[in-house]
Amino acid sequence: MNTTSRERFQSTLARSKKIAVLTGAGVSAESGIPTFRGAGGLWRRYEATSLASPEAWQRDPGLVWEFYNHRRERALGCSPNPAHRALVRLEDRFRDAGGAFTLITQNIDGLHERAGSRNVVRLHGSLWQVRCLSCARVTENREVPITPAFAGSGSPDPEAGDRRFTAAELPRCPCGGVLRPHVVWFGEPLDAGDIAAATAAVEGCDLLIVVGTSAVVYPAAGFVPMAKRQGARIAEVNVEPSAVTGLCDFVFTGSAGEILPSLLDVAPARA
Ligand code: BJW
Ligand code: ZN
Repeated sequence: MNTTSRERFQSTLARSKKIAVLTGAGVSAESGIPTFRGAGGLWRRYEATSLASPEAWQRDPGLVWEFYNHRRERALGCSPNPAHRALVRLEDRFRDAGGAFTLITQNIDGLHERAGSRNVVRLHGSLWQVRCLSCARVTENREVPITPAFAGSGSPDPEAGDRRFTAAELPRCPCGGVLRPHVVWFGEPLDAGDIAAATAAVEGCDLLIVVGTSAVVYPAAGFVPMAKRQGARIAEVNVEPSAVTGLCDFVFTGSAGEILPSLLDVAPARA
């Protein structure tokens, strides 16, 4: 009897002792959170990726805060979807069986944590943390709007005009410094501890599962060839080919929320 790719993947999954998962914006798409590239990657008249940059912040911090204020407002109304929950069940089963499981995410929306994932490495920061540009303090912040001045702002409507915020209207730390989103923009270094945790998870993993990422942004995308070099099996779940599809041993084409729940429903082999 011929074994399908799905059966071979599930047998690899059951035998794996150390699993790493790399997720991107696609895993949250079915929760209603737009991805960065392709459909949904526009906010007002701007490419989302162009606003996630130190240059955009230098040019107009109020506009960048409008963009993040809008994303916080939107994320508040979104819930984890079946893909997030399938990854929680996978983690629970493998940890109970004595295996290691690390979820490395490029997402800042916090939906993996809300679903119940425990061992999460957030490579690109958090939508729900702010950092002071004067005293460098990082704090949790769930205010929506981020300050009263931003109430009603952040409309993604391309017809909506850009409102200029004054320096006095920007979110402020108790020390008086300006607050920025605690996220990683292009050209900024990732947290060294996060890189170390993700590298340790990928080095020596038996299986890397890559979900909903275009895999064009480094260093995150580099974890896929890293896993390949050290002999791990690699599986991808995406609605279309990504930059790393060619490295994958298993490719499952379709939406993460539809594919992951039954694909990952596998009992690990006991040690
Ligand atoms: C579905 C689906 C469904 C849809 N189901 N699938 C090496 C080579 C080349 C360049 C570089 C390099 N090393 C560094 C660079 C530069 C740069 C980079 O990578 N540039 C490339 C674009 C070329 N990297 C950096 O600048 C990084 N910093 C750095 O390297 O610092 C070095 C340094 C050291 C010392 C001092 C100073 C500097 C930082 C990168 C930060 C990226 N930040 C962002 C914003 C985060 C905050 C925020 O969210 O606002 O991260 S950009 C954006 O892209 C965001 C995302 O996390 C990231 C990745 O996007 P993702 O998740 O893949 O989303 P999409 O939209 O691209 O893809 C969605 C996918 O889902 C698609 O494939 C769909 O098909 C799929 N999909 N629905 C399953 N239902
Ligand atoms: Zn401060």
